[in-house]
Amino acid sequence: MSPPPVPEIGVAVFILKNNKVLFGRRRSLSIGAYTYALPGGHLEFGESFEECAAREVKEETGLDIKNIELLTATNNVLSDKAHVVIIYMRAHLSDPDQTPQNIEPDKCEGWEWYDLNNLPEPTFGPLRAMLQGGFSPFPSAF
Ligand code: 8DG
Ligand code: MG
Ligand code: MG
Repeated sequence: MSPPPVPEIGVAVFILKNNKVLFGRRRSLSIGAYTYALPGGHLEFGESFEECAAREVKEETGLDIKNIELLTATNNVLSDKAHVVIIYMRAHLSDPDQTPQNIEPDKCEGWEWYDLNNLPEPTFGPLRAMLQGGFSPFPSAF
């Protein structure tokens, strides 16, 4: 008998550049297929959220990030087979002149900077709900 399913832990990163955020359109992955989502991936055993964010961003985009901070977490029960706890982080580019590369073209169509007032469609559902619900990854002015 197969063991009972357990929730996955994903770390997703809002990389902030001026007033824009990096999104990429996912390919035929089991969760969020063909939708625009943030760079990120699964937390590995023994890893901190910050280490996971830096590793996944580097693996997927080639970018080096700094000022990596925890923003929030959401519990996404997507179907009877998909349950992901997502840890949302934010970060800035270590070198603002760096440009993203599509290092895993089997998983992503490419990376672009988007204004959150003009989200790329289709945006990954839980992410769009969060952003349209008023959540902002940008530091508040206060
Ligand atoms: P890995 O298995 O190579 O470690 O990771 P990955 O292949 O890069 O994983 P992923 O599918 O990109 O993301 C991990 C989980 O997080 C997956 O169940 C989908 C989920 N997820 C969300 N929202 C987002 C998001 O905005 N970006 C990313 N990358 N994953 C997200 O629920
Ligand atoms: Mg990855
Ligand atoms: Mg990923």
